[in-house]
Amino acid sequence: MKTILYKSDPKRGKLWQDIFADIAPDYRFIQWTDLDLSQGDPAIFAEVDYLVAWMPPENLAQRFPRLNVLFSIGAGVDQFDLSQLPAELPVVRMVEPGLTQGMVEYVTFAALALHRDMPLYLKQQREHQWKVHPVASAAKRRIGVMGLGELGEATLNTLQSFGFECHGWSRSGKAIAGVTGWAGADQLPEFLAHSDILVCLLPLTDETRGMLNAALFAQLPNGAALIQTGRGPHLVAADLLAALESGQLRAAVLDVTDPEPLPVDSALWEHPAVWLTPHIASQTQPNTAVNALLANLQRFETQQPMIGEIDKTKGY
Ligand code: NDP
Ligand code: OXD
Repeated sequence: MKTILYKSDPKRGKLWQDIFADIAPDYRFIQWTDLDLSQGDPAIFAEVDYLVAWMPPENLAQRFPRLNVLFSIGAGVDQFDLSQLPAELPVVRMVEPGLTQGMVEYVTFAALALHRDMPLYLKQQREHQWKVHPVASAAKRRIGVMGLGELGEATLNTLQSFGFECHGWSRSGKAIAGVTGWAGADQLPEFLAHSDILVCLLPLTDETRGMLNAALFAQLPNGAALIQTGRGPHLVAADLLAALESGQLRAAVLDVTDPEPLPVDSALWEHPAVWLTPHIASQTQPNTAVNALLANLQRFETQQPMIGEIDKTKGY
């Protein structure tokens, strides 16, 4: 029997445990929070084959001598210190339809709200102002998505169905039917010039940290809007506030901040053109995630490549 150790939110872990008991009883599924760690590492650590975690425990190689794969509970792996993990240990990010659907919903909600000027109308409502602004058609609105992975591609496919002019940018470029594709640093300025609404769906790496900054905002069309669903440290918050102040940007929907939770005295809370949510754009859904994990376990156990295995040299 193979043993899976789960180390993340215990309430959601209980759901995972119940689903495993129901559909995959051949796996032993253990929750970190059910273990007694008061006397040091329990003997069961020596039997752990797979770890599913948001933050993995330290010293994996010494404490889990049988560990075969580290699975991230989320799509991102930036919470892992990859340099501290055993070099040969495969690391797999979460790719599962529930997580993808959640992101598609959130970005669609935010894109439609920005397209239809909702931050402005909400401000007007607060000021008891009845004032009409021109309504642009979706065909005249250009949406640019940074990051064309699992989430970026699915999001673009849905945004297209509203008739938006869709653009996508990534490191290596990706052909997506109906989307104008841009690749690499050379094409970033052209991509930005075509993004009335910019969506960040990049992983956080040394290359992408701080990328949403004044220099980038200056390359967007005047009055552009931002949807930030990547990671908080992508964004230089002071540069965003300055761009909102100058009118270079008209609004921003931020699901992620740096740090999280956002400090109570941050100027972002009160800004009328900023909408904030507490990192809820999407969440791994236990039902669909267990199926995705099981499919990957089967792949691993039959020596096939797993879906979502990261390239540690790239950091995603
Ligand atoms: P993927 O790994 O599938 O895709 C990453 C994409 O980013 C690829 O297209 C990649 O390009 C591109 N990319 C990476 N580095 C660069 C770079 N330096 N320059 C240009 N493009 C780059 O990731 P997912 O789509 O699954 O997830 C994306 C991110 O979304 C996660 O890492 C996480 O940060 C965020 N997220 C946020 C959530 C939330 O609730 N707010 C929930 C889930 C995820 P290439 O293909 O060329 O390598
Ligand atoms: C993720 C997240 O990476 O929830 O899945 O942010």
